[in-house]
Amino acid sequence: MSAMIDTPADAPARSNEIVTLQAHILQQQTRYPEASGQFSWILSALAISAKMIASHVRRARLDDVLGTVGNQNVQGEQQQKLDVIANDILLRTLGGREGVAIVASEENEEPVILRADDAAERKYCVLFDPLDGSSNLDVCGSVGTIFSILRKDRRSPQPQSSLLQPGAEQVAAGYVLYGSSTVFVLTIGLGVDMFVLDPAYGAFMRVAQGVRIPKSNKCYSVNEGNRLSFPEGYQKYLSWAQERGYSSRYAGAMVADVHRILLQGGVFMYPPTRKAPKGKLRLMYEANPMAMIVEQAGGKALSAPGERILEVRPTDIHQRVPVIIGSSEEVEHVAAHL
Ligand code: AHM
Ligand code: MG
Repeated sequence: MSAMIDTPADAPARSNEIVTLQAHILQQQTRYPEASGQFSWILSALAISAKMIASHVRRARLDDVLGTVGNQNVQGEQQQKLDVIANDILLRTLGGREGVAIVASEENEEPVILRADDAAERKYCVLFDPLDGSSNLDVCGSVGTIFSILRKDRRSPQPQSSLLQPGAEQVAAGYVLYGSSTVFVLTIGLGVDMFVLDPAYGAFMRVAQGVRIPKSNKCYSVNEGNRLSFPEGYQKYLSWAQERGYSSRYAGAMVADVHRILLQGGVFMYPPTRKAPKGKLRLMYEANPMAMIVEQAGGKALSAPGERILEVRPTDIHQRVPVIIGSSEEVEHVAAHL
């Protein structure tokens, strides 16, 4: 395995090369001779968290962690809900990494400030949705973890406001899909790379570099049960697409839906509804990281016609935003109807 780590950063990728996520991170780090390594350690914390969460996801029914907090597992032990377990894993792995100043999770009302004493040395903020689409677990469906890394804004007096940066400022973003295999998709702003967990070795193996999303594919992904409460433009788009023979695919977990679109093309939407007038998805934990991945792969991510998700100025850490994300041509077809 050491031969992989010795690979020069700019060497052309050979098709038979075996590169783990860990080796990939070290390769990327060599591009930045001034790097302290803090950023690489954060990515490695996310990788170990992903393996731990994947293992819990596989055992969810056996451990009886699907319902509400306070369930008992098959051994009669009290268990936490799986999203609480996933949240704890991420907080504990990231909490041990020197470079992390602030952690913000969809599960916690307030961001967690790590070691405020010498916070100046800690350069990064990590935001995550620990287990997106967790209701899918009850039926053995796919779920995911989404993460976003920002540089700490030293000018901000309050930790909370240090986090309120537009998605365009993200230094890295990614997701982990716990599906029929466990897939780790990462961008550090140099394209999108994909890794699959090899259960035999316990390592994420690189399976694709520079992933490009197809420009078009006649497929949309939206909760069509809400159709009558969407703004009129979305309803018109759906009629337009159906007249042209589009397919509909909806997993009910954004990570699974966006992953399919990243590989096969199409458009994922979560429009405003009467119940959720600003849409359901969270800007900082879901929309921004997915938008960075999709744009880095050559796709588009809008909150409204002409408005990039990555340019939305956040005012609240938990704010919601409408999402239209996917193949560039398919996103434009939706926008043209709004
Ligand atoms: P969650 O973070 O509470 O799991 O909610 C987010 C999920 C997304 O993964 C998915 O796209 C969406 O909610 C599905 O919502 P709906 O059931 O309204 O279609
Ligand atoms: Mg979520």
